[in-house]
Amino acid sequence: MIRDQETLSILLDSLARFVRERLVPAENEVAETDEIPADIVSEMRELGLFGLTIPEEYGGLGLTMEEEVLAAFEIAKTSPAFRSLVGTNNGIGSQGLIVDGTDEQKRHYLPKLASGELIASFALTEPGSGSDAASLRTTAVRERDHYVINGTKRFITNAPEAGIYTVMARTNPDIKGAGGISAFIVEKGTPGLSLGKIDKKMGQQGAHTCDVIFENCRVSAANLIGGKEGVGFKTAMKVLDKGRLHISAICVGVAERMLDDALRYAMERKQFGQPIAGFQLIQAMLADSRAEIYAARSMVLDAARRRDDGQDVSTEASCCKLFASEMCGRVADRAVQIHGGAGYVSEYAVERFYRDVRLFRIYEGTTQIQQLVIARNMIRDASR
Ligand code: COS
Repeated sequence: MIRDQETLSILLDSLARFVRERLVPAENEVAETDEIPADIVSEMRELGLFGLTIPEEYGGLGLTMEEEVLAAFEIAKTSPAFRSLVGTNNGIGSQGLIVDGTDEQKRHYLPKLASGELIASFALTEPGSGSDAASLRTTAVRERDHYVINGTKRFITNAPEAGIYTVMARTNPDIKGAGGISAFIVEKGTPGLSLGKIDKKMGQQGAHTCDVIFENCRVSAANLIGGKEGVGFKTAMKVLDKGRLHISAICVGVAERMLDDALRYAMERKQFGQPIAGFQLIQAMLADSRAEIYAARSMVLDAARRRDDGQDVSTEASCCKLFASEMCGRVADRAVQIHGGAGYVSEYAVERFYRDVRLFRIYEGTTQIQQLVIARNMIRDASR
């Protein structure tokens, strides 16, 4: 499956080294300042991290899904905020253009996303539409060669940093559901586009979200993704199929990091005259975590290979997101438990990770939405 094993190994080794030597030492600073230092962002650009999945013809590394999840396993062994900064360019922010954009749209935006000159974000969620994404109320009304967009998008990752927004809006008010929705690229600085204040989140400090507000925001009709109305919801769903696999891989990597920390602590911490790793109740938590991480890792790799084979992996992506994000939550909980009181104070990274990983069970589709997608696909397939 891997096109060139040697190049891939070099990439994965350099990612692992960058995480170990540059990102892990900066975790506390990022959590305290809520900012990723500018020199680290520059190094991320130099390493090509913003363009991992963007096709080579547009300046990216063009990783296959399998290569992407292998890279994500490495990038995730540190604060998820670092991944979040490059995550939208590689995933939900750029994929709409990649899967459904016109050649001209791709040529115009993708090279800047691949280099990290532009950050892209994905604006689907609204104050009144989260899980029920097809009920979104943002409108885009055609006026000659423009669309006028009105509405508010909520919790938009990287919105404060973004240079372009992939925006889902209703172009046909007569169709209440998915068929009335179209996708647009809206550039930062377009009159009528403004941002809300940055959200104060439970975790993932250094990764920013805020509202994106459109008030009579005029966007050229050339920025309708694919030049086609009414298919924007499908574009969003295709983007999320891939995004959910990527997040699943991140869950695996973060869980591995938390388990490494917990194992090291258990081997150093002495109680009752011996390292706590010697106690079977601690060993059970270590072993359950290891087994579950292995299961999630295997699922993610299998689904990624299927996607590279051209299969529809909507069900598998949801299975991975469901299992890997819940697994990550269980590992976080056990990692805190193994640390005991130390796991509850910020001196140990596990306290921060426990808060950071809570988001994985919510964004890019909650656990309950993944259950719904899986079951609906099963019923649909069985009725064929
Ligand atoms: N790929 C391509 N097309 C898809 C698709 C996919 N994975 N999933 C759905 N579609 C298509 C359907 O085939 C349907 O098209 P037709 O009308 O031509 O048949 C259309 O999209 C509407 O699909 P559906 O009827 O399933 O839409 P619903 O409104 O019932 O809801 C869910 C679908 C709930 C699954 C969707 O709204 C969802 O994923 N919600 C969670 C949103 C989310 O993840 N938000 C996170 C914020 S982004 S970080």
